[in-house]
Amino acid sequence: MSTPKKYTITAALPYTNGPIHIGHLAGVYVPADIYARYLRLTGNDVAYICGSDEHGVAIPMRAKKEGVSPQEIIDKYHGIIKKSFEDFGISFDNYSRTSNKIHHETASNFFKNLYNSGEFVEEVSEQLYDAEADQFLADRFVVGTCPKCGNEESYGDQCEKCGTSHNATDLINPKSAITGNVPVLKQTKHWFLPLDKHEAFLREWILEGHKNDWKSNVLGQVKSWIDDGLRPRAVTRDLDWGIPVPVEGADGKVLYVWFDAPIGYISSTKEWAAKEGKNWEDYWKDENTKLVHFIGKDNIVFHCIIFPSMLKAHGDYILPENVPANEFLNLEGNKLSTSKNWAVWLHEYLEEFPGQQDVLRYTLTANAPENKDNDFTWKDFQAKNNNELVAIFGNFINRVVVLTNKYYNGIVPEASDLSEIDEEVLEQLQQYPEIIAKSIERYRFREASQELMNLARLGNKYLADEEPWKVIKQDEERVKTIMNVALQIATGLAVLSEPFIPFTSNKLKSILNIDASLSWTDVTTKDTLITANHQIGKAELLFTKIEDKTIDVQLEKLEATKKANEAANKTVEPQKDTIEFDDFTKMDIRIGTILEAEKVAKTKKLLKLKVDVGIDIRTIVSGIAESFNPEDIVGQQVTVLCNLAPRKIRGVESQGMILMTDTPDGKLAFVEPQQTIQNGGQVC
Ligand code: B3M
Ligand code: ZN
Repeated sequence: MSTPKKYTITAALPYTNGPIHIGHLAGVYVPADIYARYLRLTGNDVAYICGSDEHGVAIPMRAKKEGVSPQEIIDKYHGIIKKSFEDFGISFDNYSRTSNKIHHETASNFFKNLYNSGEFVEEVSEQLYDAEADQFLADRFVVGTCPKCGNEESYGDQCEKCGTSHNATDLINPKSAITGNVPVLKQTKHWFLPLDKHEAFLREWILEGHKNDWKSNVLGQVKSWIDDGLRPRAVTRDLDWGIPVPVEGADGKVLYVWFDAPIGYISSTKEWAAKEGKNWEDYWKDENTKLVHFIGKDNIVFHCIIFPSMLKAHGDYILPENVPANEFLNLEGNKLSTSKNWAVWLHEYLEEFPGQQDVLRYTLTANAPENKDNDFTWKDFQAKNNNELVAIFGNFINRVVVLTNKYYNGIVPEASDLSEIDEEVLEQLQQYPEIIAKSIERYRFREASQELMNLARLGNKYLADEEPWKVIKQDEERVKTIMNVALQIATGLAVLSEPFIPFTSNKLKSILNIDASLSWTDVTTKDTLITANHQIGKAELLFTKIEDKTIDVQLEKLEATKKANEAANKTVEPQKDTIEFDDFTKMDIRIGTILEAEKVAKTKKLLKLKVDVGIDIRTIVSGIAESFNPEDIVGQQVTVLCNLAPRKIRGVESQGMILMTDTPDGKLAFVEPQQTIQNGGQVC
């Protein structure tokens, strides 16, 4: 473990254009939190900084969609996001927001500093313009084909698919996201950051200087970006939402959100330092401070090329020590999507899994998309909980605490002579802080979480092998030693689990009745973590088994979302071939009433119905079981095609067909008469 230092850890500022989901946690906030908590536990001076990103086109677009003002949007989602982070134990030292005055001042001064030093290229150029909307089109206001990868849904400033960042005029076949119109070109003045001027420095600093310690997915993107040739990037926009450009001749223009947002890390640090009586410059201008940016891969270019160029041009800031960007997390095989509601929203997760934040933290860490996109599945979530957290970690702790209470009323017994196994297990315990630290310090949090689970496995195996519940019958002294050793491991887990599953760590510390004074390195250096005659508390389950039906509810929710998306995107079926009136008159369509309904055995979709169609009471098999419970549709009036040739469906003869239609949420609906009609009433 490294000697204590000062660290500034930043986590990408989430846009306040919607709630946050598991992809945000997995990609950025849980890894950053593990890192920050670990560094604090190992005695470092840490500023873990974040805040809401409240400018940019995404905000007014969401405001328009929700029919409210941009201010209402940022206030709403800043609150939701901030609470989600608190609920999940994301231990920021400060969570600010870029609408704060301190940020406007900091970003404006930063811009003026570069402006006054002649860093910017001031240029009047032709930019995309939507005449109907009377709006210049930049960033998410325009969509087109990415010139680099061909993605047809690339934004004006960035392609989320390949990560590249470009000017809106680089897009192929651009379309206004406001009106759908093809934009025209119109002259306007902007200030450009000459990235090309910083190419040599970026090559040297990153591709040479960090080629051995930055992640390959990050180096790969940066190299490809530099090799493609860096060009000046506009850092101002013709928008009315954002930080006004603080120089003459810039009326109606604001700072580009990706110019101001990273400066949000600095203003949030300033805000925090002022509250804490610290000097913010110690965290941004001291060469001994380590700056680490936690982001998703779509933010690499801004954190490795643009922001460092800004910091370098400003001249007195430190540069990031590392930018361990994660790849993307998918959900049940599909890309997480706010607009398609294809997500597990954090506030909804907590409604359905109250108090189980750590299960999600652990699962997202154990499956984090650290080097490639990865998939979150509810089945795997259940497996991680049941097979690891419950069956290994929780089971070990429960046995230790139950037996200590059963044999010694919760008093930690004195160990006598240690066996070879005891010595070996205690020695392994003392190695775990270093083992886990090594993975954390290389930003391998998946690996680190598995090493933590290996420590729990060690404890579980030790108890299973030593069988104190059997030995107690013939050698009480031996059991005192076994339980003392097991309690040392349990205490080690309480300390070392804190970065990963902080709620569980706290609960375990209170069960063991130990305070937070034990440090990470104590687990290595101290021979005794919990002393004999110490009173522990009563057993409480740390984790509970998640049943299949709980997972099924989540899967059904996603299925409904999928259907709703399909329905929403459903194009209207083209009209069928023309028929003659005689063709229609051949159909005998009547109004009927469902008298009985039951599921057809061994099928998911079929109901067997008894329907009174006025002519008679007949059996009809209908594929509506996924939309209706049988008991809910008895008495329902329906429209029935009566003279359809009878046919056997799953062994049941069906005499006719109930006419149905699709609902917007992807289910089925009856075609029913406007008022109660006598059974047999003809439809014509
Ligand atoms: N809000 C993009 C994002 O949420 C942006 C991050 C800013 S970090 C300075 O992906
Ligand atoms: Zn692309």
